[in-house]
Amino acid sequence: MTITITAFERSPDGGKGLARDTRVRWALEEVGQPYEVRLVSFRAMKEPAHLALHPFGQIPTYEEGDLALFETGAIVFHIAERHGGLLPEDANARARAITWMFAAVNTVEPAILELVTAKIVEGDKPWTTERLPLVVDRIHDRLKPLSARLGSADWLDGAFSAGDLMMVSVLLRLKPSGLINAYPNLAAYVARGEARPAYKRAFAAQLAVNAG
Ligand code: GTB
Repeated sequence: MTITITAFERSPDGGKGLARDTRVRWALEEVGQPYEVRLVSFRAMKEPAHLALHPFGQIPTYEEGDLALFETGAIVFHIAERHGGLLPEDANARARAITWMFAAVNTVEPAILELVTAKIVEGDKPWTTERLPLVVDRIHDRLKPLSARLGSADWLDGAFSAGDLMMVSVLLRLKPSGLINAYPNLAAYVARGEARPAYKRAFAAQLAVNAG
């Protein structure tokens, strides 16, 4: 059955891979599933045809036969459940990998998104200079324990899993700020993710759409 995802017609990041279709592309590349991409404009995202797929009018979405999904956590989980390679066979290890997926989107990503909001969306507000250090502190509140837990390991819990795919994807959003560089093991963890052939294919695919 053909898998179709949606992505920005043109990502505001010009192909840096920061839009969330990259993590879905990466998961599909990791499990070796071919996929098609339907590009949508900002206007089309808010029109009925797209809202039927994504109630909040966002990308990415995922369609496979009569299944339509939104939310990258749910999409990557679905891909990992359906195809081998992203979740361990052992039940407890599998549950821990899923826990890391939730930790990425629920505990780490919100703090990072606050920085994007504070700098880009609300950067012109008079209180931004006072607010920014608080936002940065809250990111360190997440990165410090994450760095401590990762230690000298390559991945968060044994072999690379969907938990790492989600966590690296979330941390990548910090790259422009340089905040991750205060944690050499996290910076190396992100680099390991980016070095995976599946990530490289996903990155190249989104770049082909967004560059230039
Ligand atoms: N929780 C949802 C998920 O994980 O799927 C969030 C989906 C989401 O935020 N989608 C964004 C979107 O469609 C694109 S990824 N925004 C349009 C809208 O809400 O109208 C967020 C994003 C956008 C741009 C960059 N960038 O240019 O660097 C990075 C990330």
